Amino acid sequence: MTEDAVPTTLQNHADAAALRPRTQLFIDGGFRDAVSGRRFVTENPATGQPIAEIAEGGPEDIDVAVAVARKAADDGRWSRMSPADRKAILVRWASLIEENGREISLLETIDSGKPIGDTIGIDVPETGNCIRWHAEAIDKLYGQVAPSPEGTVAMVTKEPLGVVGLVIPWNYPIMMAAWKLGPSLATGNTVVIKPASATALSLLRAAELASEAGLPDGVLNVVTGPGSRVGEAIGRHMDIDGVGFTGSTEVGRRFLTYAGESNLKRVALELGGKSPQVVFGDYTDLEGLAANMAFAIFWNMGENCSAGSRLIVHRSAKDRVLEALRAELANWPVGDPLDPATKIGALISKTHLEQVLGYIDIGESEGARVVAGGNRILQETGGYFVPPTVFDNVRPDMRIYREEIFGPVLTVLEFDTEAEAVALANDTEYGLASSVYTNDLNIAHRVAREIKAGTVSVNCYSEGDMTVPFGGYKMSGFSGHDKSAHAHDQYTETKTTWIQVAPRP
Ligand code: TAP
Repeated sequence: MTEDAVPTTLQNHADAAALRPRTQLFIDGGFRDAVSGRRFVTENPATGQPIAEIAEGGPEDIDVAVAVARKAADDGRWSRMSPADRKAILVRWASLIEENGREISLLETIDSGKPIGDTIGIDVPETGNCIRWHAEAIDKLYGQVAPSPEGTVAMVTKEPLGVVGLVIPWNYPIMMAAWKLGPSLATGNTVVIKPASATALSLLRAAELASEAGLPDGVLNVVTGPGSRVGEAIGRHMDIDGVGFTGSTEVGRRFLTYAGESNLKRVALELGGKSPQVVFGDYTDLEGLAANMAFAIFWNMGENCSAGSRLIVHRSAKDRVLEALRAELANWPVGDPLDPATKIGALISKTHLEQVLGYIDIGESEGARVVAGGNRILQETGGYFVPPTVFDNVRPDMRIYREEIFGPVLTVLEFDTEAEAVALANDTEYGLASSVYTNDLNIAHRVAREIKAGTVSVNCYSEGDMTVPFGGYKMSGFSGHDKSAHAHDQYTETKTTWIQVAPRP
């Protein structure tokens, strides 16, 4: 095999079988069992078979981890280290993640069902990129000197919150962790982070690499265990100063309650979505459109908060757009996530598979028509596979059009006028992402301005790169953004220092 050759499916299976996942809590720079000694099983969604048993933390482990993180916050071993040194450590961490990218991507793929092509090609590089981006900002962001009256000096500076709790979903396990660890560590906080129970392996390995990079003990602590106990303990902890959460809107709401009933900690939420893809009749690049549309909804098996799950297409263009999409589906093979050719792997769990299939049943019973996919496949593997599924004849009152399915299911609706398209796009309780396709610059600007979503992409599907913020309007988010320097706000307090300068005697 030459150095650049893509490993074969066989090689991926052999290497995956040889992995030795870290399975304990990572606290104070080392691995340890949960206080209770309990463990839970993590399985491979592509086979339904167990991979490993992981330490099942509880509130008592959160107490230990928070005490360690508090000590590290108070003694300033991280926040008061010189910015250049903090930058160097995080940059080294990003490099170590990239150097160990093959191992991390294999762990991610067997734990989450995501295709290896995505984990090695997107998730791991984006993780390194994100941590490096925020690290590089550490010694480049300045405070402010206010225009205060003569005889005074007024500074406005940012300070770390102190101890930050992070709770992470299973759909982009290592990448979502990086979106929160990058800015929270770069701004000088210490962290207690809980990965989703289904997908803890990649983060545990990354935490070990952080120590290797020189991150002081106690600055990054990982506690695995169920959301109902570990997640809630983070949300309610009196000594955690702020929480960053990505996941369902339902659980996100709870973090507001936890904070309200405990210490009013800062809460930033990145939640669900039901994002529109609006296609106007004048758009001519059908092949490009189909590729973008498919990526928007089928990437990551549709397990994506910003998935473009509602296609809103001009009546005059619907048939040709659907035809182009059908042709594009040939580029989306479903199968073994360790096969480098696979574009759609397994859904995360049996429960989630049943939820997605349940929505497909609901769609059919509500009168929508399946024009592609629509059933479980590859059952003989023991894995949870659903092919790209497209529903035509959809009405805006249908549940499949309104509720987040979090699977590879696209709903298609027609419009006649621009105003109608905007109304349909905004007819949702969510507002995370959106796409508009048109050759007319005026339509593009008008519609982009009128859509109520945190991200509008024009003639593409994109969340943008690390330089732009990502967050949701309406019930897609609360008080904060991931990515870019905007992400620093939710992990910092703003301090005014007002100094009286005595006149020369
Ligand atoms: P959630 O239940 O929201 O899980 C996200 C994180 O919150 C996980 O770490 C989870 O821990 C934790 N958690 C669960 N219950 C909690 C509680 N009562 N208090 C504190 N933390 C808690 O999402 P899910 O179960 O993974 O998926 C459910 C649905 O959420 C999906 O079908 C999808 O619609 C949506 N979802 C959205 C996103 C994004 S990015 N918007 C991501 C994932 C899921 P455990 O893993 O231990 O349960």
